[in-house]
Amino acid sequence: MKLLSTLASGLVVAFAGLALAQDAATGTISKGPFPADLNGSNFTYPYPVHVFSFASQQQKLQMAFMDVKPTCAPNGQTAVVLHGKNFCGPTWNATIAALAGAGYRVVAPDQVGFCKSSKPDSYQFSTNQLMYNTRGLLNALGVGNVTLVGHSFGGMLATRFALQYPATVDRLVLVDPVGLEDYVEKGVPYTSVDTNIAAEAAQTFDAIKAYEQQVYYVGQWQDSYTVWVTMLNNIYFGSRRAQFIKNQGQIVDLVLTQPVSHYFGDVVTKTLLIVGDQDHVAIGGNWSPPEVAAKLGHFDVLGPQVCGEIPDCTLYQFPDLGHAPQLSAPEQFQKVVLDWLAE
Ligand SMILES: *[C@@H]1O[C@H](CO)[C@@H](O)[C@H](O)[C@H]1NC(C)=O
Ligand SMILES: *[C@@H]1O[C@H](CO)[C@@H](O)[C@H](O)[C@H]1NC(C)=O
Ligand SMILES: *[C@@H]1O[C@H](CO)[C@@H](O)[C@H](O)[C@H]1NC(C)=O
Ligand SMILES: CC(=O)N[C@H]1CO[C@H](CO)[C@@H](O)[C@@H]1O
Repeated sequence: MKLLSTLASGLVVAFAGLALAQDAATGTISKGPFPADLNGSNFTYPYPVHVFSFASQQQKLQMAFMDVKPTCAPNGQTAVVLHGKNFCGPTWNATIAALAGAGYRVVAPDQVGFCKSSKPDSYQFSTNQLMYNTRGLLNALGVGNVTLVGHSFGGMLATRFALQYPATVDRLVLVDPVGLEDYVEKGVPYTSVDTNIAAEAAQTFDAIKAYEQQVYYVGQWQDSYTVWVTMLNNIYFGSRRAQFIKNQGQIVDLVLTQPVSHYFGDVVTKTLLIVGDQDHVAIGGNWSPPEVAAKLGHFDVLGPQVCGEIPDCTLYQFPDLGHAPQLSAPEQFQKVVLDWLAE
């Protein structure tokens, strides 16, 4: 009996270990069709929108996503592309086409609080929770290992995913990720969620465009960039405006209070870090004293520094580009990524 119960408790421990290692949201997939205005975004997506429904924090939530089949002989691998704070799944349009053209199935989710996904009135946002949701979506699709690509805030999330689910990530591509540095540690004054919400509420089409021109495109502008301002503005002034600006204020708090920069040494995944040397994105730089702001967002320095901390990292620097190389130089960007993935 004793032996049996020891064996049984051993099994329980083993199962608990397995469950913990794999723990993720559970839910169901629906292929729609869904209304044009889905959870406050009526922007038209380039591929059909599907929805992952799951329970989280005692409420029913939905994550919208696109699931794109390979457009040539499948290589059996799935790429997951994670959008940034001012972006949505469609920002990856050209990248999705390139990856699908190289044989990948591509999954492009919108995170909770963003785009066509739920905008809960009440939610405790964390990088861990958002990646728990995303791993659950992949499980529901029957996707095991992934090639994970994250841009901006999505790069911070992708880093967390690789830390939380290391056994399910084959390759990690970080594109101008937010959080290469700990902003508060460097002197950014903490701002409350309420202050962040007030700042979000003040957004306009012109303000978004001016910010993106300066920060994403190094002062340049092309007509093809306007669609990304329209996509975002559509949500700020959409049917879920109040919930969206609240959620976005919570996300700013998350970026300030949950840095991943102290954990890059723990990333076991083979990683490609891509930066634009002219990128100066720094959350809080605009409300920091000048001497603090001057220390922040030096991607030309942060890129080599962080890549030196990740055990298996390759660095690619675009000398003339800003925060969004996949939008400002899509062909060059796609070549860098596909060449590295083919290695
Ligand atoms: C996505 O790319 C296709 C061409 O591949 C283009 O026709 C479409 O307008 C693009 N959509 C967006 C939202 O960028
Ligand atoms: C999944 O990824 C892990 C970690 O990179 C690797 O050890 C494992 O072999 C992969 N499994 C499959 C089925 O490719
Ligand atoms: C989508 O939302 C915008 C406001 O952001 C509005 O101007 C437009 O008419 C809406 N389109 C549809 C099809 O509802
Ligand atoms: C939280 C929320 O409003 N979710 C909605 C997202 O969109 C789906 C599909 O229309 C709705 O069923 C959800 O209620």
